[in-house]
Amino acid sequence: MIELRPGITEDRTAMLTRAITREPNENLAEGLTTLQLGTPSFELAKRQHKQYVRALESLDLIVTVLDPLPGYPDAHFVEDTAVITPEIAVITNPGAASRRGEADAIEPVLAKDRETVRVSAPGTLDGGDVLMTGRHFLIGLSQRTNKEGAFQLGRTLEQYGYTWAPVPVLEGLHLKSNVSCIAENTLLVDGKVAGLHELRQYDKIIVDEREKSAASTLLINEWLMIPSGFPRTRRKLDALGLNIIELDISEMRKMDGGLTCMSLRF
Ligand code: CIR
Repeated sequence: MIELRPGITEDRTAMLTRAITREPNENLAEGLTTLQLGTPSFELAKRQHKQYVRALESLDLIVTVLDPLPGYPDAHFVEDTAVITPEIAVITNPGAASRRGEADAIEPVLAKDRETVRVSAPGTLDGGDVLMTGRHFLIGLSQRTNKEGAFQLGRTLEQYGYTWAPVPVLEGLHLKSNVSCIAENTLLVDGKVAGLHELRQYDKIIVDEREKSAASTLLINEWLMIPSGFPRTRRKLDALGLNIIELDISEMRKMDGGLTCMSLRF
């Protein structure tokens, strides 16, 4: 059995104190999705988003809630627009053309707190492909993030003393659809990615084959947020003694979203 060190944040360099979120747009069902889980309800999505914001606040984060971004049905998946470290905010160039304007909209918001730099074409990068594990970043190469985008981010991170490695995204939309950091040096992963060479230095907890989406969790300081509806994973994580908050994000999942995608944390 793996011995976990609870009370560890995904970002080991600092406690998280703030989050930025964006309310869902009325036309969220027009966003991109690869799944056939049905059409999301705007009303329910709004309620779930509110519960998510409340959960972040209950963990003592100061949460900024931005207004919906007209014309951008995926804009509440705000994580994809930036990667934030204590030193810098890297504004992404999202891999989906329909989402590029979201990055322009987030830059002035983050510029209030950080120096900003941008990933630029031909590089593309989605924040959902970037997992910070202490001072090492895993950057997924996916349908959305290409090698050039990963290198641009990697070069910036290196300037601040971080290390990084590209990781192939074997299934799902983003790296964080299948991999999350649940404690120091410990990943929760889908079985398919567990054997990846790039993840060899981590302890790994593998989710049940029937609960693949459960690998997408969000670590906030001493607490782990997990999506509801995955009882086997819940039991596994409870047995490890983690502090858990379970949230229903059914409407976000219909549009390929997970718990991380609805906020930028720093
Ligand atoms: C998209 O396809 O871009 C959105 N419908 C979902 C983005 C989810 N983002 C994330 O998990 N970081």
